[in-house]
Amino acid sequence: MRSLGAILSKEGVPVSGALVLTQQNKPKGFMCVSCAWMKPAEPHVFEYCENGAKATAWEITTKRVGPDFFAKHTVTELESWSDHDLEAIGRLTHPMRYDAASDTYVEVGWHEAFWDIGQQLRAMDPKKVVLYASGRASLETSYMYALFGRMLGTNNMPDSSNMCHEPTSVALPQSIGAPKGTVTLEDFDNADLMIFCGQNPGTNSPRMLNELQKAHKRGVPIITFNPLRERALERFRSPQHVKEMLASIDTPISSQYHQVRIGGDVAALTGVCKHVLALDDAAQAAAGPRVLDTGFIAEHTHGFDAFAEAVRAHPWEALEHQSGLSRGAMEAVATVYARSNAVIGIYGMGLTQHRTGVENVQMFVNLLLMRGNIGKLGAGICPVRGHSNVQGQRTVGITEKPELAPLDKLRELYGFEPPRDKGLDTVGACKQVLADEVTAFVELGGNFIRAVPETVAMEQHWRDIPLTVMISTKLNRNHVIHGKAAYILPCRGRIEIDVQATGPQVVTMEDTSACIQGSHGIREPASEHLMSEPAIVAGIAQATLSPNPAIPWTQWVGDYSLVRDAIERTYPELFHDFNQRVDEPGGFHLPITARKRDWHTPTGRANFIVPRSLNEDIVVPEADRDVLQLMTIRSNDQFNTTIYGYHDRFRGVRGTRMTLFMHLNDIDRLSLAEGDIVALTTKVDDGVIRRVGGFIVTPYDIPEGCMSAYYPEANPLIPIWHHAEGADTPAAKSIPVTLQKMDVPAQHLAAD
Ligand SMILES: Nc1nc2c(c(=O)[nH]1)N[C@H]1C(S)=C(S)[C@@H](COP(=O)(O)OP(=O)(O)OC[C@H]3O[C@@H](n4cnc5c(=O)[nH]c(N)nc54)[C@H](O)[C@@H]3O)O[C@H]1N2
Ligand SMILES: Nc1nc2c(c(=O)[nH]1)N[C@H]1C(S)=C(S)[C@@H](COP(=O)(O)OP(=O)(O)OC[C@H]3O[C@@H](n4cnc5c(=O)[nH]c(N)nc54)[C@H](O)[C@@H]3O)O[C@H]1N2
Ligand SMILES: [Mo]
Repeated sequence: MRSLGAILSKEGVPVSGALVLTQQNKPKGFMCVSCAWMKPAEPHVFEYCENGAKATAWEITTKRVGPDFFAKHTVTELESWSDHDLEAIGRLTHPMRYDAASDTYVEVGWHEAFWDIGQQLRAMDPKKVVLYASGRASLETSYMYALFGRMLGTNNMPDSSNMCHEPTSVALPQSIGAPKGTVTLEDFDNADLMIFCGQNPGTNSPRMLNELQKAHKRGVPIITFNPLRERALERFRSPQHVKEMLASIDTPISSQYHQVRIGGDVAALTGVCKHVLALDDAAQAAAGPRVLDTGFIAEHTHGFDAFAEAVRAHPWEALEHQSGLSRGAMEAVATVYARSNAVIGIYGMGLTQHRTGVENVQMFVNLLLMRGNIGKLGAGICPVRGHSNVQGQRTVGITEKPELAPLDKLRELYGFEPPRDKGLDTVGACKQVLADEVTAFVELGGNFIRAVPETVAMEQHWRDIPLTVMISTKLNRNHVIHGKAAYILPCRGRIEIDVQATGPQVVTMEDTSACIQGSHGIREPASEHLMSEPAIVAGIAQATLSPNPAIPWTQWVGDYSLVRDAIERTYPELFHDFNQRVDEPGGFHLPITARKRDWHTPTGRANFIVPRSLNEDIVVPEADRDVLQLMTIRSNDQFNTTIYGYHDRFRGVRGTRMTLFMHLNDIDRLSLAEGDIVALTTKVDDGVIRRVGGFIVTPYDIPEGCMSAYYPEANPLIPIWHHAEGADTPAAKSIPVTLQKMDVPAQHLAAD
């Protein structure tokens, strides 16, 4: 509450702003703009968390950035501003165009902006145009944006998911025939074991802690695999229970906490599976009840024998070495797993952002399949999605993969020939930017240049893009690193009332459990000059495309329920009666076939998939003890590239984001000391020097050989080719680096 009070007053939001929060995540209220965690049908009075409240305050701030501001600051000057300072100056209010003569952004009329953007886009090869989407825009906006892209003639639609849960979208269809998680809140109430791999709910999906606390009170064990000891996975005190807060009653969360080495999950999970097999062998020998769910395996799965053979073949020494865990630790997990009947596997970026991201996810599913833990009450796989509508954007067509888009349906409904070739994903788009092959880059939200790897080269080449267009709420680095012609198109946020021709509009989004809910804006917009996201997308589309009577862009903007009708016509099985169901309390769930044990895989069954090796991250050579693995993670005071402040309360960090968490033994071995300032250099052999200085050596409870720094500060260290195989998600969690001590005068250390 103290943290929340501080941010509300910093944003100039009076008590009425706090009242806004009481409508957060409520039926007929607005859906949080922060994470994608599920929202219950019967919400708490305060159905929000510290970080959701921060995100709200950040959007409803009373601070404004208008033409006067831009007149006073050249873009070159703004380049030296920090991520925090750029966003903290407030909400963008006017459409702006870059003026090279004065090196400033100057005001432009909406009509002129659309006309000019349209004229430029029309003259370009559509295969060189990229339409990026960060995961926040509604289903309505996203559907229109994807349709615009396909009518323009491109599938170049990278999204933030490409940097996030793409390994999930690739792994799960192969394993269980569905691209999404299989659990709902009901499963959380019925599970008897939860296993966490690489997800940090305390910071990134704090409302989930209520589920964990309830589970703990029911005696449900929670097992965590994480290199760091994350505070909220150890113990929790619910701010929604006043008594607990006042009496300082903590609930312990994890019953087992395994500090796996970065990238060691395949080995750790293989060890667990190996012991499950051993327990089953023992049960058979004693003629007791089987540990494996043999009925499920026989009826519903494929590939078990090959999987079991591969698992048995790995010697314990190799599993211990690669995972950094003892055999006893892996056996302890297996023992609890073997006696649990409904198990949920929960994971986040700690599994996906690796070169082995796809295999990490599949190995987690393998473990669940051994005891039939998919498609029954209280069990399932739970990828925790990031942005509040990132999952939904994919559902309604934002994807570079033509096979995932309803192309035939679009042709039938709108009478045009959609492009059939594969478009660019995030890594593909970066490579084309680096090759100077992109002529226009449009961003529907987000801060692409700051979120992607290879920052230094990307920024250099970005400046050569002929046209960049940012549809945004706040100023960020991607506005100041811009193309030759550059536009800022400021939009209303989701919390704001969106009045169109037929009155105030509702928008919808999909949460991590494939549940669709409506969101009603409740605040006056930050400026009368703002347009809504659907109106901006329609404005650009109308200025670019020749008219198509089947797509009434203007009517759609006047009444978003017509866009929902169009979504329903495009996806009748998913979105039948869409408009009637928008305000159902608790929302409505899209069908996930695997929940019903209906397996849409080539084998018609759930597949056990054997990982190719125990560890395919760039393995640090044994002899080269100077190379450490770096993971880049989030602090409690940020939402992705949005930096609210310089503290990371749960990890005890104050006043800086340049913390480098290290094991004490590594600090000693490399002749460093706490507080030393070091530079990090990426240790790969591709001829490019990637180095970031200014990190503060900080002893922490993390395995030897592993280190942690914050994203996005460390992004310049990630090579563009260092990504998940088969899914292209940058391997932001395992970057091989060396350290160099820097001599920095003490006064340079002050931050905040
Ligand atoms: N407040 C807030 N909420 C957010 C966000 C935010 O920035 N701030 N971002 C949103 C977005 S887009 C996303 S994708 C999610 C991200 O939420 P998370 O998935 O929790 O992402 P990270 O903070 O990157 O941290 C991942 C966790 O994985 C652990 N980890 C790293 N490497 C490994 C490994 O090799 N193995 C294992 N087992 N663990 C590992 C780290 O220690 C860390 O605890 O949160 C969403 N919600
Ligand atoms: N090293 C490293 N890199 C990473 C990650 C990591 O863990 N480590 N994580 C990756 C992940 S999981 C993700 S999802 C990406 C995130 O990448 P992005 O989604 O591109 O980045 P964000 O920081 O979420 O975008 C913030 C900006 O969105 C705009 N914005 C906010 N609200 C709205 C709105 O309502 N509408 C519109 N139009 N704009 C809005 C604001 O201008 C704000 O500055 O980063 C990835 N990059
Ligand atoms: Mo994400």
